[in-house]
Amino acid sequence: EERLRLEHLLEVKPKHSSTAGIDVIEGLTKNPKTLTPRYLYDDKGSEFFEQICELPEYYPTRTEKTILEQYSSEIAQITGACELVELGSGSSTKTRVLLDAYKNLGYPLRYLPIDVSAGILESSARQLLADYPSMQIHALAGTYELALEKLESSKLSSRLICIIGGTLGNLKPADFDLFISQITGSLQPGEYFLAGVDLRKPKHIIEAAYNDSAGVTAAFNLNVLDHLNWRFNGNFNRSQFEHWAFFNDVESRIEMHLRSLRSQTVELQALNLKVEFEAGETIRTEISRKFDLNLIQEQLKTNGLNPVKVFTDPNKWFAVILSQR
Ligand code: AVJ
Repeated sequence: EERLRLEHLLEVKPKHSSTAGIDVIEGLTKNPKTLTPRYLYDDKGSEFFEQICELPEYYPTRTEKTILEQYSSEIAQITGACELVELGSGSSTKTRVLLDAYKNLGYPLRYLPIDVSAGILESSARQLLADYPSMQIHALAGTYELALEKLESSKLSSRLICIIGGTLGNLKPADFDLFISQITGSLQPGEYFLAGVDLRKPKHIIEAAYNDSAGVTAAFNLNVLDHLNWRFNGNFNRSQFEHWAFFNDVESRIEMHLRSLRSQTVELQALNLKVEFEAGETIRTEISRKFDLNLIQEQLKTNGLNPVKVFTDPNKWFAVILSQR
């Protein structure tokens, strides 16, 4: 019997599709210039991100892992047996803590990892099957939106949708509401949602996490230019840009930018696009919101998800929020 099903929801060759890159054209022709953070996560970028998670300055991964280790069995007891849908599963490293908790309670393991990177999805699924002999996996390669649309109702008695790693912070408030209502739509009344979110804290701690002394975050950020060059036949010269990350107090978010070191024109041939930069002009490549715990619980509630319990670390640097439709 098949324990692994892998479904591809994205076009196989986005490189040659006519709609690929429309978001790039939009982002690079407006003022200020932006890119969707998705372009940071090609294979090279995902490797850099794994390295970021190990950095001494980058507290989120470590803090969230501690919280999950401490509270996973409590989470599993609250939800009872359920299938686990994970948005942005990546290497599924932290998820194992949660999966172990369900396993230890003797619950059946049905896991639906969702990720845009099909490569990492398949390799981590195979590894999980080897390590959990009774696990059933239905992996979905695609965007969260596509995958949520595709989900049938739970094959087990209940469902838990989780998004850990702080990915929710990438969404600006309007997109956040839309996204949460989509989650609500994929849950039956009584089913659960688990989210890991980074919280507000003194500015210097946050800024250090995105300006590490080893320069890994800078390399991660600059890699987006190589990715665009490769994907759209471009001529960005990465030595003509520099990494810039700062905490925007008003919006309560980290903003990551690439700053042009001089005035220059860059061409993306496949998009038939010429982009002009003034000296000092930036492209915003990612935002990472730092939430107020009360506000985010309110926002979940407004969108149909009622907070059940909040798990946090002693410093209250990070929170894992369990809520229920
Ligand atoms: C993967 C979006 C949670 O916002 O902290 C890390 C990405 N960017 N360092 C974050 C990131 C720069 C990370 N998320």
